Amino acid sequence: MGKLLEFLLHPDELKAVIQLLKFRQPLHPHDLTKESPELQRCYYLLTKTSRSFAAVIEELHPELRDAIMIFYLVLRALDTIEDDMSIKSEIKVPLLRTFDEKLNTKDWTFDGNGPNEKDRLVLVEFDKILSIYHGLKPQYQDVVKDITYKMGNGMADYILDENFNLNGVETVKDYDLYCHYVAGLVGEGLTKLTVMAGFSDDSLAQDNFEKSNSMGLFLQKTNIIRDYHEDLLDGRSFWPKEIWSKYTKELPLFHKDASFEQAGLSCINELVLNALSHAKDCLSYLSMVKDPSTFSFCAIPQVMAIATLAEVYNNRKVLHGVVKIRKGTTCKLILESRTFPGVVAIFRRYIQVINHKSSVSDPNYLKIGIKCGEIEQFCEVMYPSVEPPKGSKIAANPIHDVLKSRQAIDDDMQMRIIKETILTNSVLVVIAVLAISSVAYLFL
Ligand code: IN0
Repeated sequence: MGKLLEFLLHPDELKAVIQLLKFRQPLHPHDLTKESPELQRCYYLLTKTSRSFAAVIEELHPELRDAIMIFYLVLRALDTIEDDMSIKSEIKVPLLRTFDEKLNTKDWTFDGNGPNEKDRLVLVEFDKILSIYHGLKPQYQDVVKDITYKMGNGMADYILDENFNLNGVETVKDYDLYCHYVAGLVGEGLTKLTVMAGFSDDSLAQDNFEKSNSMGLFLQKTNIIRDYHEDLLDGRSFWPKEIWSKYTKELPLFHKDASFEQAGLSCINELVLNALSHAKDCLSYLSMVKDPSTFSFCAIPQVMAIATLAEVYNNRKVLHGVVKIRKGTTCKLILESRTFPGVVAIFRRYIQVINHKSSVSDPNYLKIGIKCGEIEQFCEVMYPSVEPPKGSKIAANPIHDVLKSRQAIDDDMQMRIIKETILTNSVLVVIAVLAISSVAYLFL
Protein backbone atom coordinates (compact mmCIF):
# COMPACT_ATOMS: atom_id res chain seq x y z
CA MET A 1 0.00 0.00 0.00
CA GLY A 2 2.86 2.35 0.94
CA LYS A 3 4.51 1.74 -2.42
CA LEU A 4 1.26 2.28 -4.33
CA LEU A 5 0.67 5.60 -2.59
CA GLU A 6 4.29 6.59 -3.25
CA PHE A 7 3.85 6.00 -6.98
CA LEU A 8 0.47 7.78 -7.06
CA LEU A 9 2.15 10.79 -5.50
CA HIS A 10 5.17 10.54 -7.86
CA PRO A 11 3.96 9.13 -11.21
CA ASP A 12 7.21 10.27 -12.90
CA GLU A 13 9.03 7.82 -10.64
CA LEU A 14 6.73 4.96 -11.61
CA LYS A 15 7.54 5.73 -15.24
CA ALA A 16 11.28 5.72 -14.40
CA VAL A 17 10.97 2.27 -12.77
CA ILE A 18 9.20 0.90 -15.87
CA GLN A 19 11.66 2.54 -18.26
CA LEU A 20 14.68 1.29 -16.33
CA LEU A 21 13.44 -2.27 -15.90
CA LYS A 22 11.74 -2.81 -19.26
CA PHE A 23 12.93 -0.44 -21.95
CA ARG A 24 16.54 0.47 -21.28
CA GLN A 25 19.04 -1.04 -23.69
CA PRO A 26 22.18 -2.14 -21.82
CA LEU A 27 25.33 -0.62 -23.36
CA HIS A 28 27.19 -3.94 -23.20
CA PRO A 29 24.83 -6.92 -22.81
CA HIS A 30 26.52 -9.78 -20.95
CA ASP A 31 25.42 -13.39 -21.41
CA LEU A 32 26.70 -15.01 -18.23
CA THR A 33 25.48 -18.48 -19.23
CA LYS A 34 28.37 -18.65 -21.72
CA GLU A 35 30.97 -17.97 -18.99
CA SER A 36 32.93 -20.35 -16.73
CA PRO A 37 31.26 -21.61 -13.50
CA GLU A 38 33.83 -19.63 -11.42
CA LEU A 39 33.00 -16.39 -13.22
CA GLN A 40 29.28 -17.07 -12.87
CA ARG A 41 29.80 -17.64 -9.15
CA CYS A 42 31.70 -14.34 -8.79
CA TYR A 43 28.82 -12.43 -10.39
CA TYR A 44 26.45 -14.32 -8.08
CA LEU A 45 28.55 -13.20 -5.07
CA LEU A 46 28.43 -9.67 -6.44
CA THR A 47 24.63 -9.67 -6.55
CA LYS A 48 24.60 -10.97 -2.97
CA THR A 49 26.71 -7.99 -1.79
CA SER A 50 24.78 -5.30 -3.64
CA ARG A 51 21.97 -6.17 -6.02
CA SER A 52 21.52 -2.76 -7.60
CA PHE A 53 25.20 -1.92 -8.00
CA ALA A 54 25.94 -5.43 -9.33
CA ALA A 55 23.74 -4.60 -12.34
CA VAL A 56 25.78 -1.45 -12.97
CA ILE A 57 29.06 -3.41 -12.83
CA GLU A 58 27.67 -6.10 -15.14
CA GLU A 59 26.94 -3.48 -17.78
CA LEU A 60 30.50 -2.16 -17.84
CA HIS A 61 32.61 -2.31 -21.00
CA PRO A 62 34.00 -5.88 -21.34
CA GLU A 63 37.57 -4.53 -21.14
CA LEU A 64 37.09 -3.59 -17.47
CA ARG A 65 34.00 -5.53 -16.40
CA ASP A 66 35.72 -8.48 -14.71
CA ALA A 67 38.60 -6.40 -13.31
CA ILE A 68 36.20 -4.01 -11.57
CA MET A 69 33.96 -6.87 -10.42
CA ILE A 70 36.98 -8.56 -8.80
CA PHE A 71 38.24 -5.26 -7.36
CA TYR A 72 34.79 -4.70 -5.80
CA LEU A 73 34.66 -8.22 -4.30
CA VAL A 74 38.21 -8.08 -2.91
CA LEU A 75 37.43 -4.74 -1.26
CA ARG A 76 34.16 -6.14 0.12
CA ALA A 77 36.16 -9.03 1.59
CA LEU A 78 38.55 -6.59 3.28
CA ASP A 79 35.64 -4.51 4.55
CA THR A 80 33.88 -7.62 5.88
CA ILE A 81 36.94 -8.45 7.98
CA GLU A 82 37.35 -4.88 9.22
CA ASP A 83 33.67 -4.56 10.06
CA ASP A 84 33.28 -7.82 12.02
CA MET A 85 33.38 -7.00 15.74
CA SER A 86 33.41 -10.74 16.54
CA ILE A 87 36.96 -11.19 15.14
CA LYS A 88 39.63 -10.52 17.79
CA SER A 89 42.22 -7.78 17.00
CA GLU A 90 45.05 -10.37 17.27
CA ILE A 91 43.55 -12.15 14.27
CA LYS A 92 42.06 -9.18 12.46
CA VAL A 93 45.10 -6.90 12.33
CA PRO A 94 47.61 -9.39 10.78
CA LEU A 95 44.87 -10.61 8.42
CA LEU A 96 44.27 -7.08 7.14
CA ARG A 97 48.00 -6.32 6.88
CA THR A 98 48.74 -9.43 4.81
CA PHE A 99 45.52 -9.56 2.84
CA ASP A 100 47.27 -8.55 -0.39
CA GLU A 101 49.44 -11.68 -0.09
CA LYS A 102 46.35 -13.88 -0.28
CA LEU A 103 46.10 -12.65 -3.85
CA ASN A 104 49.32 -14.61 -4.63
CA THR A 105 47.59 -17.87 -3.70
CA LYS A 106 45.10 -19.92 -5.69
CA ASP A 107 42.92 -21.43 -2.99
CA TRP A 108 42.79 -19.20 0.11
CA THR A 109 39.42 -19.01 1.86
CA PHE A 110 38.30 -17.71 5.28
CA ASP A 111 35.52 -19.05 7.48
CA GLY A 112 36.18 -16.92 10.58
CA ASN A 113 33.46 -14.29 10.19
CA GLY A 114 30.51 -14.27 12.55
CA PRO A 115 27.35 -16.00 11.25
CA ASN A 116 25.51 -12.68 10.95
CA GLU A 117 28.12 -10.98 8.77
CA LYS A 118 26.16 -10.13 5.61
CA ASP A 119 28.97 -10.72 3.09
CA ARG A 120 30.73 -13.66 4.78
CA LEU A 121 30.19 -15.80 1.65
CA VAL A 122 32.66 -13.59 -0.27
CA LEU A 123 35.40 -14.83 2.08
CA VAL A 124 34.13 -18.41 2.32
CA GLU A 125 34.31 -18.65 -1.48
CA PHE A 126 37.36 -16.45 -1.96
CA ASP A 127 39.02 -19.19 -4.06
CA LYS A 128 36.52 -18.46 -6.89
CA ILE A 129 37.55 -14.80 -6.77
CA LEU A 130 41.23 -15.81 -6.88
CA SER A 131 40.72 -17.99 -9.92
CA ILE A 132 39.26 -15.07 -11.90
CA TYR A 133 41.76 -12.59 -10.44
CA HIS A 134 44.70 -14.64 -11.84
CA GLY A 135 43.17 -14.50 -15.32
CA LEU A 136 43.01 -10.67 -15.38
CA LYS A 137 45.57 -8.66 -17.35
CA PRO A 138 48.72 -8.40 -15.17
CA GLN A 139 48.52 -4.58 -15.02
CA TYR A 140 44.95 -4.80 -13.64
CA GLN A 141 46.05 -7.42 -11.09
CA ASP A 142 48.80 -5.06 -9.92
CA VAL A 143 46.33 -2.23 -9.28
CA VAL A 144 43.98 -4.48 -7.28
CA LYS A 145 46.90 -5.82 -5.24
CA ASP A 146 48.50 -2.43 -4.57
CA ILE A 147 45.25 -0.87 -3.33
CA THR A 148 44.47 -3.97 -1.23
CA TYR A 149 47.89 -3.62 0.42
CA LYS A 150 47.46 0.11 1.16
CA MET A 151 43.87 -0.21 2.35
CA GLY A 152 44.48 -3.27 4.54
CA ASN A 153 47.35 -1.51 6.33
CA GLY A 154 45.41 1.73 6.72
CA MET A 155 42.48 -0.15 8.27
CA ALA A 156 44.82 -2.06 10.59
CA ASP A 157 46.39 1.20 11.86
CA TYR A 158 42.96 2.42 12.94
CA ILE A 159 42.06 -0.85 14.69
CA LEU A 160 45.26 -0.64 16.75
CA ASP A 161 44.26 2.87 17.80
CA GLU A 162 42.27 2.15 21.00
CA ASN A 163 40.86 5.66 21.08
CA PHE A 164 39.44 5.24 17.54
CA ASN A 165 37.44 2.23 18.63
CA LEU A 166 35.95 3.96 21.63
CA ASN A 167 35.45 7.52 20.41
CA GLY A 168 35.71 7.41 16.62
CA VAL A 169 37.98 9.86 14.87
CA GLU A 170 39.35 12.86 16.72
CA THR A 171 40.04 15.62 14.20
CA VAL A 172 38.70 16.45 10.74
CA LYS A 173 42.17 15.58 9.43
CA ASP A 174 41.85 12.07 10.95
CA TYR A 175 38.35 11.80 9.45
CA ASP A 176 39.77 12.59 6.01
CA LEU A 177 42.59 10.10 6.48
CA TYR A 178 40.27 7.31 7.62
CA CYS A 179 37.97 7.99 4.66
CA HIS A 180 41.02 8.04 2.39
CA TYR A 181 41.95 4.50 3.46
CA VAL A 182 38.50 3.01 3.11
CA ALA A 183 37.20 4.96 0.09
CA GLY A 184 39.73 7.44 -1.36
CA LEU A 185 42.07 4.58 -2.26
CA VAL A 186 39.21 2.94 -4.16
CA GLY A 187 39.09 6.09 -6.27
CA GLU A 188 42.84 5.86 -6.88
CA GLY A 189 42.54 2.23 -8.00
CA LEU A 190 39.55 2.85 -10.26
CA THR A 191 41.27 5.85 -11.84
CA LYS A 192 44.35 3.76 -12.61
CA LEU A 193 42.19 1.03 -14.17
CA THR A 194 40.09 3.39 -16.29
CA VAL A 195 43.08 5.45 -17.45
CA MET A 196 44.95 2.24 -18.43
CA ALA A 197 41.92 1.11 -20.43
CA GLY A 198 41.81 4.51 -22.17
CA PHE A 199 38.36 5.25 -20.70
CA SER A 200 39.31 8.33 -18.64
CA ASP A 201 41.49 11.34 -19.22
CA ASP A 202 45.17 10.74 -18.26
CA SER A 203 45.16 13.96 -16.22
CA LEU A 204 43.08 12.16 -13.55
CA ALA A 205 46.19 10.13 -12.73
CA GLN A 206 48.41 13.23 -12.67
CA ASP A 207 46.97 15.27 -9.80
CA ASN A 208 48.29 13.00 -7.05
CA PHE A 209 44.83 11.36 -7.20
CA GLU A 210 43.24 14.40 -5.49
CA LYS A 211 40.00 14.22 -7.47
CA SER A 212 39.90 10.41 -7.24
CA ASN A 213 40.24 10.75 -3.47
CA SER A 214 37.39 13.30 -3.35
CA MET A 215 35.15 10.86 -5.25
CA GLY A 216 35.64 8.30 -2.47
CA LEU A 217 35.43 10.82 0.40
CA PHE A 218 32.15 12.25 -0.90
CA LEU A 219 30.57 8.75 -0.87
CA GLN A 220 32.04 7.61 2.43
CA LYS A 221 31.25 10.81 4.34
CA THR A 222 27.66 10.64 3.09
CA ASN A 223 27.38 7.04 4.36
CA ILE A 224 28.89 8.03 7.71
CA ILE A 225 26.40 10.88 8.23
CA ARG A 226 23.43 8.71 7.16
CA ASP A 227 24.45 5.72 9.31
CA TYR A 228 24.83 7.64 12.62
CA HIS A 229 22.12 5.69 14.44
CA GLU A 230 22.93 2.24 13.08
CA ASP A 231 26.65 2.68 13.87
CA LEU A 232 25.99 3.83 17.44
CA LEU A 233 23.73 0.81 18.02
CA ASP A 234 26.67 -1.33 16.85
CA GLY A 235 28.82 0.43 19.45
CA ARG A 236 30.86 2.68 17.16
CA SER A 237 30.87 6.07 15.54
CA PHE A 238 32.81 7.72 12.73
CA TRP A 239 31.69 11.33 13.26
CA PRO A 240 34.80 13.44 14.02
CA LYS A 241 34.98 14.74 17.58
CA GLU A 242 36.32 18.08 16.34
CA ILE A 243 32.85 18.68 14.86
CA TRP A 244 30.45 16.91 17.26
CA SER A 245 32.12 18.29 20.41
CA LYS A 246 30.85 21.77 19.39
CA TYR A 247 27.32 20.48 19.95
CA THR A 248 27.43 17.82 22.69
CA LYS A 249 29.65 16.30 25.34
CA GLU A 250 28.62 12.78 24.36
CA LEU A 251 27.50 11.61 20.92
CA PRO A 252 24.63 9.30 21.97
CA LEU A 253 22.87 12.25 23.63
CA PHE A 254 21.66 13.35 20.18
CA HIS A 255 19.20 10.46 20.08
CA LYS A 256 18.88 9.67 23.77
CA ASP A 257 18.05 13.13 25.09
CA ALA A 258 15.32 15.13 23.30
CA SER A 259 16.79 18.42 24.51
CA PHE A 260 19.87 17.73 22.34
CA GLU A 261 17.92 17.21 19.13
CA GLN A 262 18.43 20.76 17.83
CA ALA A 263 22.17 20.48 18.55
CA GLY A 264 22.14 17.13 16.73
CA LEU A 265 20.61 18.78 13.67
CA SER A 266 23.28 21.51 13.67
CA CYS A 267 25.93 18.81 13.88
CA ILE A 268 24.46 16.90 10.92
CA ASN A 269 24.37 20.15 8.97
CA GLU A 270 28.03 20.89 9.67
CA LEU A 271 28.95 17.37 8.54
CA VAL A 272 26.98 17.90 5.32
CA LEU A 273 28.82 21.20 4.80
CA ASN A 274 32.09 19.31 5.23
CA ALA A 275 31.06 16.61 2.71
CA LEU A 276 30.00 19.25 0.18
CA SER A 277 33.62 20.47 0.05
CA HIS A 278 34.26 17.50 -2.30
CA ALA A 279 31.37 18.16 -4.69
CA LYS A 280 33.22 20.33 -7.23
CA ASP A 281 36.09 17.82 -7.46
CA CYS A 282 33.57 15.04 -8.09
CA LEU A 283 31.94 16.96 -10.92
CA SER A 284 35.26 17.75 -12.57
CA TYR A 285 36.32 14.11 -12.18
CA LEU A 286 33.14 12.93 -13.90
CA SER A 287 33.64 15.41 -16.74
CA MET A 288 36.84 13.49 -17.59
CA VAL A 289 35.34 9.99 -17.75
CA LYS A 290 34.77 9.29 -21.42
CA ASP A 291 33.53 5.70 -21.80
CA PRO A 292 29.72 5.80 -21.30
CA SER A 293 29.45 2.61 -19.20
CA THR A 294 32.35 3.72 -16.96
CA PHE A 295 30.69 7.12 -16.70
CA SER A 296 27.44 5.58 -15.40
CA PHE A 297 29.37 3.37 -13.00
CA CYS A 298 31.12 6.43 -11.53
CA ALA A 299 28.16 8.82 -11.69
CA ILE A 300 25.43 6.66 -10.10
CA PRO A 301 26.97 6.51 -6.58
CA GLN A 302 27.72 10.25 -6.74
CA VAL A 303 24.17 11.31 -7.65
CA MET A 304 22.83 8.96 -4.97
CA ALA A 305 25.20 10.65 -2.50
CA ILE A 306 24.10 14.21 -3.31
CA ALA A 307 20.44 13.10 -3.10
CA THR A 308 21.17 11.49 0.29
CA LEU A 309 22.91 14.62 1.57
CA ALA A 310 19.84 16.66 0.63
CA GLU A 311 17.65 14.11 2.43
CA VAL A 312 19.71 14.00 5.64
CA TYR A 313 20.28 17.77 5.79
CA ASN A 314 18.38 19.25 8.73
CA ASN A 315 16.54 15.92 9.12
CA ARG A 316 15.96 14.72 12.69
CA LYS A 317 15.08 11.21 11.46
CA VAL A 318 18.85 10.62 11.00
CA LEU A 319 19.21 10.74 14.78
CA HIS A 320 16.66 7.99 15.34
CA GLY A 321 16.90 5.56 12.42
CA VAL A 322 17.72 4.97 8.78
CA VAL A 323 16.96 7.62 6.17
CA LYS A 324 16.70 6.27 2.63
CA ILE A 325 16.09 7.54 -0.89
CA ARG A 326 12.85 6.22 -2.46
CA LYS A 327 13.34 3.36 -4.97
CA GLY A 328 11.53 5.41 -7.63
CA THR A 329 13.85 8.38 -7.07
CA THR A 330 16.83 6.03 -7.42
CA CYS A 331 15.54 4.79 -10.80
CA LYS A 332 15.00 8.38 -11.97
CA LEU A 333 18.51 9.34 -10.92
CA ILE A 334 20.05 6.30 -12.66
CA LEU A 335 18.31 7.22 -15.91
CA GLU A 336 19.18 10.91 -15.69
CA SER A 337 22.82 10.39 -14.76
CA ARG A 338 23.79 8.83 -18.09
CA THR A 339 25.10 12.15 -19.49
CA PHE A 340 27.33 14.72 -17.86
CA PRO A 341 24.79 17.57 -18.30
CA GLY A 342 22.26 15.26 -16.59
CA VAL A 343 24.60 14.78 -13.59
CA VAL A 344 25.23 18.53 -13.34
CA ALA A 345 21.46 19.17 -13.39
CA ILE A 346 20.96 16.63 -10.55
CA PHE A 347 23.69 18.22 -8.43
CA ARG A 348 22.22 21.66 -9.02
CA ARG A 349 18.74 20.52 -8.05
CA TYR A 350 19.81 18.94 -4.76
CA ILE A 351 22.12 21.84 -3.88
CA GLN A 352 19.05 24.08 -4.19
CA VAL A 353 17.11 21.69 -1.94
CA ILE A 354 19.84 21.94 0.71
CA ASN A 355 19.95 25.72 0.42
CA HIS A 356 16.17 25.97 0.84
CA LYS A 357 16.16 23.62 3.84
CA SER A 358 18.79 25.72 5.58
CA SER A 359 17.54 27.75 8.53
CA VAL A 360 18.81 31.12 9.82
CA SER A 361 19.06 29.63 13.29
CA ASP A 362 21.71 27.14 12.13
CA PRO A 363 25.21 28.18 13.27
CA ASN A 364 26.54 27.37 9.77
CA TYR A 365 23.72 29.09 7.88
CA LEU A 366 26.07 31.55 6.17
CA LYS A 367 28.72 28.96 5.38
CA ILE A 368 26.23 26.56 3.84
CA GLY A 369 24.82 29.40 1.73
CA ILE A 370 28.29 30.26 0.47
CA LYS A 371 29.16 26.60 -0.24
CA CYS A 372 25.90 26.02 -2.14
CA GLY A 373 26.46 29.25 -4.08
CA GLU A 374 29.99 28.13 -5.02
CA ILE A 375 28.78 24.76 -6.33
CA GLU A 376 25.88 26.35 -8.24
CA GLN A 377 28.26 28.87 -9.79
CA PHE A 378 30.54 26.00 -10.85
CA CYS A 379 27.56 24.33 -12.56
CA GLU A 380 26.44 27.62 -14.11
CA VAL A 381 29.88 28.22 -15.69
CA MET A 382 29.72 24.76 -17.30
CA TYR A 383 26.11 24.95 -18.46
CA PRO A 384 24.74 28.53 -18.29
CA SER A 385 21.02 28.52 -17.47
CA VAL A 386 20.49 31.49 -19.82
CA GLU A 387 22.07 31.53 -23.27
CA PRO A 388 24.78 34.28 -23.30
CA PRO A 389 23.93 37.07 -25.81
CA LYS A 390 25.45 36.55 -29.28
CA GLY A 391 28.94 38.05 -29.59
CA SER A 392 29.41 38.39 -25.81
CA LYS A 393 32.84 37.41 -24.51
CA ILE A 394 32.96 34.33 -22.25
CA ALA A 395 35.97 34.18 -19.91
CA ALA A 396 38.40 31.43 -20.99
CA ASN A 397 38.02 28.38 -18.75
CA PRO A 398 39.79 25.02 -19.22
CA ILE A 399 36.56 23.20 -18.28
CA HIS A 400 35.01 24.40 -21.55
CA ASP A 401 37.68 22.47 -23.51
CA VAL A 402 36.86 19.36 -21.49
CA LEU A 403 33.13 19.83 -22.15
CA LYS A 404 33.74 20.35 -25.87
CA SER A 405 35.80 17.16 -26.06
CA ARG A 406 32.98 15.10 -24.51
CA GLN A 407 30.06 16.77 -26.32
CA ALA A 408 29.79 14.03 -28.98
CA ILE A 409 29.68 11.29 -26.30
CA ASP A 410 26.89 13.04 -24.37
CA ASP A 411 24.97 13.85 -27.60
CA ASP A 412 25.11 10.19 -28.59
CA MET A 413 23.76 9.09 -25.25
CA GLN A 414 21.09 11.80 -25.37
CA MET A 415 19.85 10.35 -28.69
CA ARG A 416 19.58 6.89 -27.11
CA ILE A 417 17.68 8.39 -24.18
CA ILE A 418 15.24 10.21 -26.48
CA LYS A 419 14.49 7.02 -28.46
CA GLU A 420 14.04 5.03 -25.27
CA THR A 421 11.71 7.67 -23.77
CA ILE A 422 9.57 7.78 -26.93
CA LEU A 423 9.24 3.97 -26.83
CA THR A 424 8.36 3.97 -23.11
CA ASN A 425 5.82 6.78 -23.51
CA SER A 426 4.17 5.11 -26.52
CA VAL A 427 3.80 1.78 -24.74
CA LEU A 428 2.46 3.48 -21.60
CA VAL A 429 -0.08 5.44 -23.68
CA VAL A 430 -1.26 2.21 -25.37
CA ILE A 431 -1.59 0.50 -21.96
CA ALA A 432 -3.48 3.49 -20.54
CA VAL A 433 -5.87 3.60 -23.54
CA LEU A 434 -6.50 -0.16 -23.25
CA ALA A 435 -7.11 0.11 -19.51
CA ILE A 436 -9.49 3.06 -19.86
CA SER A 437 -11.42 1.38 -22.72
CA SER A 438 -11.82 -1.87 -20.73
CA VAL A 439 -13.15 0.05 -17.72
CA ALA A 440 -15.46 2.08 -19.99
CA TYR A 441 -16.65 -1.15 -21.68
CA LEU A 442 -17.44 -2.72 -18.31
CA PHE A 443 -19.48 0.25 -17.11
CA LEU A 444 -21.25 1.36 -20.30
C1 IN0 B 1 32.85 1.72 -4.92
C2 IN0 B 1 32.09 3.00 -5.20
C3 IN0 B 1 32.59 3.75 -6.41
C4 IN0 B 1 32.02 3.58 -7.64
C5 IN0 B 1 32.47 4.33 -8.74
C6 IN0 B 1 33.49 5.23 -8.62
C7 IN0 B 1 34.11 5.42 -7.38
C8 IN0 B 1 35.17 6.31 -7.23
C9 IN0 B 1 35.76 6.50 -6.01
C10 IN0 B 1 35.35 5.74 -4.93
C11 IN0 B 1 34.31 4.86 -5.04
C12 IN0 B 1 33.67 4.66 -6.25
O1 IN0 B 1 30.70 2.81 -5.31
C13 IN0 B 1 30.07 1.90 -4.44
C14 IN0 B 1 28.56 2.04 -4.57
C15 IN0 B 1 27.85 0.88 -3.86
O2 IN0 B 1 28.43 -0.13 -3.58
N1 IN0 B 1 26.59 1.08 -3.56
C16 IN0 B 1 25.82 0.13 -2.79
C17 IN0 B 1 25.40 0.79 -1.54
C18 IN0 B 1 25.82 0.10 -0.30
O3 IN0 B 1 25.55 0.68 0.75
O4 IN0 B 1 26.36 -0.99 -0.38
C19 IN0 B 1 24.57 -0.24 -3.50
O5 IN0 B 1 24.04 -1.28 -3.16
O6 IN0 B 1 24.14 0.53 -4.36
C20 IN0 B 1 30.52 2.04 -3.01
O7 IN0 B 1 29.75 2.47 -2.14
N2 IN0 B 1 31.81 1.66 -2.69
C21 IN0 B 1 32.71 1.13 -3.65
C22 IN0 B 1 33.46 -0.01 -3.33
C23 IN0 B 1 34.28 -0.59 -4.29
C24 IN0 B 1 34.35 -0.03 -5.55
CL1 IN0 B 1 35.33 -0.77 -6.74
C25 IN0 B 1 33.62 1.11 -5.89
C26 IN0 B 1 32.22 1.66 -1.26
C27 IN0 B 1 33.00 2.91 -0.75
C28 IN0 B 1 33.38 2.65 0.70
C29 IN0 B 1 32.14 4.17 -0.81
C30 IN0 B 1 34.25 3.13 -1.56
